Amino acid sequence: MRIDIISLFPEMFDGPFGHSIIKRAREAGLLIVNIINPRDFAYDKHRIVDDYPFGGGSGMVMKPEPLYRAVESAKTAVESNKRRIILMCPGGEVFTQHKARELAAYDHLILVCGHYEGVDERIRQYVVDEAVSIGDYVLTGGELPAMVVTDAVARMIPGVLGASDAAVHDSFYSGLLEYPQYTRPREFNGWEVPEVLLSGDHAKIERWRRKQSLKRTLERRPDLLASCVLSEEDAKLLAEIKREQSGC
Ligand code: 4GY
Repeated sequence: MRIDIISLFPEMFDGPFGHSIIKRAREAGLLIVNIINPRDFAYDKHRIVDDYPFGGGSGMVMKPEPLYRAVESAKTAVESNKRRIILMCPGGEVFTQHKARELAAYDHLILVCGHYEGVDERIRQYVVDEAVSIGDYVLTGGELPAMVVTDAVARMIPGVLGASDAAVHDSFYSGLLEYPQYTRPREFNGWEVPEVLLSGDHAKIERWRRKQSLKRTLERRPDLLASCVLSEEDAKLLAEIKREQSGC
């Protein structure tokens, strides 16, 4: 998978993509991340990338030509029709794990980061395939959203998470919150690790973890519970949880 990011601030990406799992994925050639500065495609003397809005008003708008040329240059990097051009924008479709998985099926993503008051509408209309939002708030630019999308999509690429690949590919997919994790020491500050995890009884541990996931989801994100597929065993565990909560 290749991800080209169109941004006026390429240095912003050095940190997040230069560490840990994303760094390893890049080194392994599983992921190519490339940043393109639209300023390099502004051909006037001052390499201007923004201008005043037609019709008046405050702030600046990103000019279409440098953005268009930057996207066109990105397109030449991959010979594939499995490509998606995405504008990072609060007005877009809200980004979810489902969307991350969907985008991970492409060979090439081009993420366009807006700045100032936004990009010329013709870019949205004629150049990008869709707009994606990472949430209902307004940031100063599309860079952080592009990092979020890249990170979430990257970990969906087979091989990127290594040994824990499989777990992830079926886990959030249950649509439930994660069960609690513990490591050594068994006791710290008098705080104990749940006994069941030390029992060596794997079936019992699985059941306990599933119940914890269900309990957490019920308590913290009941909206998620409503839209996930539960087994008969899950229904039993949920009934157990509700019984315990009611104090019976
Ligand atoms: N939220 N999700 C977001 C954002 C910044 C003005 C257009 C978001 O995706 N992008 O807040 N982007 C704005 C800033 C220009 C982009």
